Amino acid sequence: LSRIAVLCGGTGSSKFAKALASQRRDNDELSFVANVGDNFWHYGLYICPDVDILIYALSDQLDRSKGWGVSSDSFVVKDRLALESAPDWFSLGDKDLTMSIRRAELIARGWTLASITELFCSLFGIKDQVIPATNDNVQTFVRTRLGSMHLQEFWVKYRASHLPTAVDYVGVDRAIPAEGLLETLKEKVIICPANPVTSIGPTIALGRVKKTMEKAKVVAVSPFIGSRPLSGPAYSLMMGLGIEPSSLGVAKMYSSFLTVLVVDGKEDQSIATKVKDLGIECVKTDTIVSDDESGKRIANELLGLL
Ligand code: FO1
Repeated sequence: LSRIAVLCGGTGSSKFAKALASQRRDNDELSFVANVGDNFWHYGLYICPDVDILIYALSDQLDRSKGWGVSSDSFVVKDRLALESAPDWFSLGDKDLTMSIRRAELIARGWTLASITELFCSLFGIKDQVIPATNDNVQTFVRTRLGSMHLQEFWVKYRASHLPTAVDYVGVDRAIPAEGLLETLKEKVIICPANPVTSIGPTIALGRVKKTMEKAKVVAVSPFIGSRPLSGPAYSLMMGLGIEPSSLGVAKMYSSFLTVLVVDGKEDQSIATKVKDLGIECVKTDTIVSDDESGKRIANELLGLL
């Protein structure tokens, strides 16, 4: 049996996760590790976007054009709540909302995030494991001139319009990795093309995660082509933190445990040379998942690299 952990964030990772699940070989055991840093409280409910995006992607319910939420969802509850003075900058659809209502109920009864996620996976017929990185509360805050704000406010409410100066994973020092997480990271790890600061950062900041991966074969897909990220606020966040917003910057962030960095075929040749100078193998290939076919191709290539 070959145990493979797949570190995921949100939108950018979901297509990869789906493609990897579809190409899993008989003796592969896949564990998708969901980022928890973008979890936040909204309408008094605990919203876990990256966990939910993974569940929707793996059970073919994801709104693929947006990359989050349930396909063909409606927004009756959100619009009604707005009339009742609730904030309406975060578009939680009606079907999407039910997951958070059910989760709130189970949390109140003492269930962990991991056990709730396991329940949803079994209800939606997901064969692979989905593990939230931790059951503890870790939330990503971005420091700006306006003060420190939750990542969802920084990104969704203010559309990354405030210059970030630092990022804090609030609660990470006290948090412990979810049960079984470190075990899954011991052999083979794939890191999806995700924002290294906000999607992968909170997971690898958990105690012993990096140390465990040092001994594993770790293949990461760069979320950048040149200085352009696939999606999301990676450019402004990395600039704000003084990290080069590029595949090379990603390689440096992961350098203590990374074996192979996969970069897009359109990436400049000099990047590959600089990545290799860090002692990291660099593979160039087409990394854009535009349809099922391209997803399958890259998934097979990644599984072949492990
Ligand atoms: N992203 C947006 O840009 N606007 C939204 O209104 C929005 C709503 C939303 C609802 C549920 C959910 O699971 C994700 C949602 N996202 C939305 C995406 C989310 O803010 C981030 O893209 C992920 O957290 C990034 O990992």
